[in-house]
Amino acid sequence: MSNDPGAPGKPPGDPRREGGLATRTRKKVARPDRFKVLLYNDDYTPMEFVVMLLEQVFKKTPSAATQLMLEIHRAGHGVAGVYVLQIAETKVAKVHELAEQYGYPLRAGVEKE
Ligand code: TYC
Repeated sequence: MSNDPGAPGKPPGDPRREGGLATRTRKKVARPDRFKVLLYNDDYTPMEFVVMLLEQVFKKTPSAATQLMLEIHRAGHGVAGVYVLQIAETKVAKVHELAEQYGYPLRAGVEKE
């Protein structure tokens, strides 16, 4: 066999040991950027609908969803969750889809953390 993985001897080219010195013992792990999903207040979307959405789309408990909804109502906007970009964009699309389905003007957006 010409490529026997079990063959004894020095393993080929470990980049950490090139030059004879181990300079790094762990590979650097790329941490994906994270994005806030913001929910914006408006005058027409019912409070119960926002609470339902925070529970179902953002997996908040009923009490956390109610608190956050009231905070958005008071401050004008709030962070519904933090995710990698693809998930954040999917959440925003879900919010807009549900809001449109029910005829409410609720808006959401994504902002880099
Ligand atoms: N301001 C809305 C009302 O009084 C409630 C509301 C809260 C709407 C949060 C949107 O993101 C929102 N019915």
